This record gives sequence, structure tokens and C-alpha cells, in this order.
Amino acid sequence: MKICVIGLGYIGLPTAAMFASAGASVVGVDRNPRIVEALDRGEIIIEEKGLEELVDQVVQKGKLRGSLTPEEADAFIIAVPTPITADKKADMAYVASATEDIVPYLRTGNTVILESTSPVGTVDGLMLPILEKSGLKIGAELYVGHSPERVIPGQILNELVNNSRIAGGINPESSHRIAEIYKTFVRGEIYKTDTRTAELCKVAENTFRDVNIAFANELAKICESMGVNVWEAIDLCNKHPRVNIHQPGPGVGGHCIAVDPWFIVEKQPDTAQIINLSRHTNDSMPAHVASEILALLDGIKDPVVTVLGVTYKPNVDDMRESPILHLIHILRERGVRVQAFDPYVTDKPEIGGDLEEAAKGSDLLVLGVHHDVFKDLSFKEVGALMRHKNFYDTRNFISAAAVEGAGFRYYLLGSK
Ligand code: SAJ
Repeated sequence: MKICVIGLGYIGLPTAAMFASAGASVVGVDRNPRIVEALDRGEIIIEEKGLEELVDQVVQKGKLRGSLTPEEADAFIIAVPTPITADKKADMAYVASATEDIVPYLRTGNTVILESTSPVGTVDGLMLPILEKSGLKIGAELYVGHSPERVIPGQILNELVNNSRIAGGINPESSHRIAEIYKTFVRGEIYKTDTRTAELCKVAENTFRDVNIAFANELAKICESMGVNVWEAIDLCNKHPRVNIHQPGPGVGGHCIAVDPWFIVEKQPDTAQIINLSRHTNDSMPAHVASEILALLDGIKDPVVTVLGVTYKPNVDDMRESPILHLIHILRERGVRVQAFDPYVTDKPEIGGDLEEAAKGSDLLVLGVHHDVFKDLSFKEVGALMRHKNFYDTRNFISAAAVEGAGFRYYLLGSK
């Protein structure tokens, strides 16, 4: 089987490598020559556990190679970005152009699979009219559908193989063919359904998490006013066999959970009330944390804050939609000098460089992201460099005892 994967990002590249390691002959297509050239050397330009080794292996075996343009294949997988515009609408330009790009290479018996997270109706309304230009009979000579990924950055290779997934075809034969293609490497169950259901499931899964986190964040604000520690309360609530409240924090980042709920709001603005409010609740968290921090700095002249961790979540290098970047921006706008340190951000020396530099003269240390390495921080040494020893934890990650023992005042989001 030959597979052509369009888009070599966080999803396309690992997927291409998985198909290749399962024995398929794979061509990975990207418009960015830097990605294609790196791939042909067996290298990658993103950070993901185990991915570079796997890519190198399959490239050496001749099973995976890069290309700037598509080629004839048995199956085409579209894994291009679907970002949101400034007015919170899905930008489907990459899906449209990737679909246009493959049309000249389509042959009888091919399967086209959209992996990119997309608003309901994308396959029917956007892709099929383009694919019809191939002259092939859709559903009889050309099989089409949506099979969204469910993998979590940091665990992509493991989850690609072991998670269950959905095969949503435009007709049963398309669903069947999509399932057979993924079965080559997926060990999880593959559930067949129609295309619109598959599209809805993907955005609903991420929206479930967003709404649940918004609930946790709202509880955090409520607890601050009521003198309750939200973390302890949530922990105890979750001892109930049917309760699973997520964790509060400084906001929701990444290119999935902070984005996908808008795809539902866009299509059903009058009905998607809870979803809309949850997005706004989570987006309000950086400003909420900033106002808590400004209150702590009250009375300090020319305040300096040190932020530990700026990525969108722990133990990854990805800063896309990071709420911590918003927090830093708000604090700077309010006249606070902010110095940041994140050991994962190696390509920006002013952030990835030096904890000592970032802590020098600071009045408050803010834990923005709970990277595992921060557990080993010596608060004694860091505190010695600071002007005032204050510590604010947005993640309930560092114990009060650890920082208070080093002479810090300890503050925690969601508690008073
Ligand atoms: N977060 C919280 N509280 C929580 C959990 C997460 O504030 O209890 C924040 C994180 O700090 C981060 C953001 O949410 O800023 C998103 O992180 P995440 O780990 O929840 O999810 P992603 O965006 O890395 O990956 C999600 C996953 N979706 C679900 O768990 C339903 C993943 O399985 C999807 O494949 C991925 O989106 C995607 O590509 O759509």
C-alpha cells in the first residue's frame, strides 16, 4: 500500500511514520522545504518523544520520504492545520488547498481521509465539490471520509497506536476502507460511522474538556471569595464515583482545546451557550491571574516578576496559544517587568537561558507551567537572588512547605 500524507506537523508526521513502520510506502508532503529536507535526512523539526528515532528508522529503510508535491497513492491523508481567524471562525484555507492539490493524482479505488479537526460539514460541503473535479464517481470510485486523531502531545506515538478511533465515511464502503487502512498500525478499536458524526465527535471531545476546565476555573474564583482551597475541594469531590472535575489553572492553551469549541459556536451560535461561555471563562483566566498578582505587588515600586514555564502545558516545548504568554503580556502592559524562564524553550535565549538571570531582583516567582524539572528547584538558591521572596503557584504543583521553608510567602490560585 502507498500512502500520501499531506501536512507534516504534529499529527501528519507521526502518522506518516507509523504507516511506514507498519510496512506501507509513505510519501510525506509539506509546502515547507525545511521540513521536507529535514525528513529526507531522517530528522524532524518538532519535539516529540521517540519521534525522531522512528522517523530516522523508516527513512533509512526507504519506507518514508518527503516531497513538496503530492504523488499518486492508494490513500491520501490530509493533516493540515485548521486555525481560527481573529473573529473565531475556522480558517479552512489549508484543507481546501490540500484537497485541490491532490485532485490531479487521484485514481479509481483511492481513499481520501481528512484527519484535521474541522467543523461539521467540511467533508460534504468543502471537500467533495473539489474532489468531484477528479471525474471519479464519489463513493463508488473514490472513497472519502473523516478519521480524526485523538493523541495528546508528549504521548503521540503511544496514543496513535493504542487509542481507539473513529472512521467516518461518506458511505459504508468508505468507512470500511478507512478502518482497514488504519488497522495496519492501530491496536485500539476502530468505530465506523458517518462523516458528520465523526466531525462532531472530534470537536465535542475537546469541548467536553474545555467546558469541564471552565467549571474548575469558575470554582477556583468562587473558592477565592469563599476562603476554600479549590484544589482540595476538587480532589475530595472526585472521590465520588461519578464525579471527575478537571483542574483549574491560568487558562487553556494549545491549538486544540482552546480552538475547537469555536467550530461548534460558529455553526450554532444561538444554541451553543455553555460552550461559548466556557471558552470566555477559560480565556479570562490570564487576566484573573494577572489581577491576583498585581494585588500581591501592591506597594512595591517598579515591580519585577519571574515567570517559570511559558509553554501551553507541562513537559512540551509548544507555546501555541499559551495562556502564560497572555499573562506576561497583561503584566507588562500594567508596567510590571517580567522575566521568564522555561528550559523547554531552547530557541529563545531570553526565555530558555538562565534561571539565575530571570530571578535576579525579582519580587515574585510565578509558577506558570508545571514542568517536572521544576520539582527539583532550589528555592533557597533562587530566593537568594530575589528582592522579595513571594511565590504564586497557578498549578498547585509546589508544596507550601517547600517554599515557606526557604523563607518565601506562598500564594495559590483558587485559595485565600
Ligand atoms: N488544562 C487545564 N486543566 C486540566 C487539563 C488541561 O487547565 O484539567 C489545560 C492545559 O494546561 C493546557 C490545555 O488545557 O493549557 C490543553 O491541554 P490538554 O492536555 O488538555 O490537551 P491538548 O490540547 O494537548 O490535547 C487535546 C486532547 N483532547 C482531549 O483530551 C479531549 C487530545 O486527546 C487531542 O487529540 C488533542 O487535544 C487534539 O489534537 O485535538
